[in-house]
Amino acid sequence: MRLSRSLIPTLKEVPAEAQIASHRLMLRAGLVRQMAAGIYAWLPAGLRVLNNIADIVREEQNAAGAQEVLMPTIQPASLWQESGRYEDYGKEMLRIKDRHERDLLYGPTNEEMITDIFRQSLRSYKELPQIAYHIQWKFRDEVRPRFGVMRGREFLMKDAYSFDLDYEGAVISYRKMMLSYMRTFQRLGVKAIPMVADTGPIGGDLSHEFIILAPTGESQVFYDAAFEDIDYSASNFNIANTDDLGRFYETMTTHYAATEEKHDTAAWDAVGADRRREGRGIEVGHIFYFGTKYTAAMNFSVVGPDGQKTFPEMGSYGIGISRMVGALIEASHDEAGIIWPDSVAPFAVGILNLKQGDAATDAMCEEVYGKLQAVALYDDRSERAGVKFADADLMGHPWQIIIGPRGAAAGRVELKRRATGEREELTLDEAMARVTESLSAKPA
Ligand code: P5A
Repeated sequence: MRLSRSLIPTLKEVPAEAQIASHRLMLRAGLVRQMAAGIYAWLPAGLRVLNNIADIVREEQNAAGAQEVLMPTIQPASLWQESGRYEDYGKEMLRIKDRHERDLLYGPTNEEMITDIFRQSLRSYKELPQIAYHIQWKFRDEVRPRFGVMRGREFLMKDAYSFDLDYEGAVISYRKMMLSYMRTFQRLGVKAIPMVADTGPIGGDLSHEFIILAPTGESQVFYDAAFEDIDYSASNFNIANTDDLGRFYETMTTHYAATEEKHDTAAWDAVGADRRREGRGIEVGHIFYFGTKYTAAMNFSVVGPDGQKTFPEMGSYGIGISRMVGALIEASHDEAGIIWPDSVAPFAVGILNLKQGDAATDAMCEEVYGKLQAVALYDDRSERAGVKFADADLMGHPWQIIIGPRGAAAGRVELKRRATGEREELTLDEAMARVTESLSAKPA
């Protein structure tokens, strides 16, 4: 994209309403604009990040055997009356009446709806197990929406739901999702630690939160350094192999990890002093096993192997896609701005024209832009070089190709790596080779 013709309204001033770095930077880098409390419009650069995250989540869900569906945002109250949650959910649920005075709601989650969908179609245990997911907007009328997209009222979630014949099957689905989450977070370039958690209004017996480490995170976390060295790749754990899933789950659950609320000082003291890690964290995912809570309440049964009706066992699995945008920024920024991981950056490359109107500079910039159009933001504004440097650092492009009249005359550019600040003068071909090689490199 050409910055001169883009809706990427960067701000020099720090917005007064934003209390944390990610919120400030998301506003300043022109990623989002607030439309109402906890409700945001995603502008082009922000939407590219959101889509990049969703794509990685989608690929890893598909690789785990989950099927993508798309359920509506608006749900009938009747489904929630069946499960008993219509009253329980309280004021956090946005309730709506249509013109016929029928009760609807803007979905805060989809356990009831997916149960209804499976209930309409499945008859036999032979059709199990199944996992379905969607990536859809949710609404929760949070008492105190804050920190920008981190605690919004309208937010984008990936929510998956598993259906199994029995407990043993449900455990396998749970572990599959857990492994797929660890791979997802690794590809997003963040360290995530699974921690035993409370189940809250979703209910059930077993639950893990996924906390990514960021110095400004909301909760204090304690974990064993062993988590930092686990290889989640397919070469170590085959997600389709039950034994591998068992070995993976054991690896995850034998090491100590807890948030402040669940911290157990005796167990912590048993962890080797050199392996104890403490930090701040942000919850970006949460998974639940709740057995037949919804299938029994909503009378969804299948015929089991013994000919008897049986209620399938369920789990649900969430990732906060829009929250993840903020969380990634919390985990990776400096005083100058955002430092995007390569895998999610809105633009892999920023092209900085230091002298708009200089024929050789313009020509070289156009040549580079022509080749990298799909992944580059070309700063072709008639602004001072200093403004362009500051905005490129603010927006956080992993690579900057800096082109000025002196270099252009000699066929040379400056290549800057945002994460390290390293700058190198190279020929145009060398710089292009370096950038394209890094773009095609496999994710870490
Ligand atoms: C799991 C999937 C659930 O809703 N039902 C379907 C289960 N879990 S959860 O923990 O309540 O939410 C899952 C993830 O969604 C993100 N999230 C939010 N993001 C932004 N603003 C909010 N107000 C918000 N609430 C939840 C979190 O990342 C959470 O882990």
